[in-house]
Amino acid sequence: MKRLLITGAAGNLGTQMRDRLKHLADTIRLSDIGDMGEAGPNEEIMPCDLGDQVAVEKLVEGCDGIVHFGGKANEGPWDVIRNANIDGIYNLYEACRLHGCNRVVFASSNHATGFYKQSEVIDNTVYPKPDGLYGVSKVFGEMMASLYHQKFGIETASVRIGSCFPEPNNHRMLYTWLSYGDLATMIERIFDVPKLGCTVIYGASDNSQRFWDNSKVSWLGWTPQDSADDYRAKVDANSEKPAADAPDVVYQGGMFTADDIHQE
Ligand code: NAI
Ligand code: 15L
Repeated sequence: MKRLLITGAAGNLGTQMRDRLKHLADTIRLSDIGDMGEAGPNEEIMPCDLGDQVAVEKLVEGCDGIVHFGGKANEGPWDVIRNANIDGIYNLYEACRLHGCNRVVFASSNHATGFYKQSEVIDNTVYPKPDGLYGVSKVFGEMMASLYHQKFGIETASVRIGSCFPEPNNHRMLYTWLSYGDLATMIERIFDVPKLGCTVIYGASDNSQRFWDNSKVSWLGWTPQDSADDYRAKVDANSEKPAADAPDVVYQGGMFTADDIHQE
């Protein structure tokens, strides 16, 4: 690619992927409302609020691909979620349509399907069961991806990321953990495949405990290399096992399922 846009570049995943993805394009354009530091070689910094349609249109101009990490990344008040994740994703796809940007990695979330039980194994085609307003906003994003694919041919991988952190630090994460390295190779595959279409994929490493089945997207050729199993003893030693009826053990979305609707 000539230019790859990474939104949410000041956040956890944006910071981690900034270096890991730099070989994918001549120029990496980084955007956020937070501090992204100085531009490195072959980087350009363009601060932008995703809720600002005019600014997002300018942001996407000249980009061949987007890794869309930007947005409200957990439960919160509706006006915040609406601005970043609802208006924000509409603005992003409209800008893609106007400027011919044809491939997007959308950081969706396991909270799009958080009300499935941990005792169920689900694949990437199940009907969503969001576990909060945040989860609903991710389902909305996936539907925008579908609409813009059907009407305009824009290709998207909506990655329902599990828990992407340095290492798993509780028992639920033994199922949901995704390593930074495995996320990076997944994004590489998403930009490598000649035809992507519009697809959903779960983002979890090669954990032996799992409730997500990616077999319908095996054509992507992504093989995670890391496993939460390597941290099991540490998790057992450092965190108490929740009771059998605790949301963190019953539902795939864990504690998000027990969260209230946030008023502010
Ligand atoms: P984060 O909160 O560290 O990063 C999100 C970034 O988006 C922040 O830097 C924030 O300033 C920016 N942002 C928020 N509102 C914005 C707005 N209105 N305009 C422009 N930028 C805005 O979250 P993290 O962990 O890096 O996650 C990245 C993406 O991946 C998020 O969309 C999140 O929903 C998704 N995800 C992450 C998971 C994880 O385990 N890290 C799990 C599931 C989904
Ligand atoms: C998410 O969607 C959040 O962005 C992240 O911070 C974690 O809470 C993750 O889900 C999770 O389910 O562990």
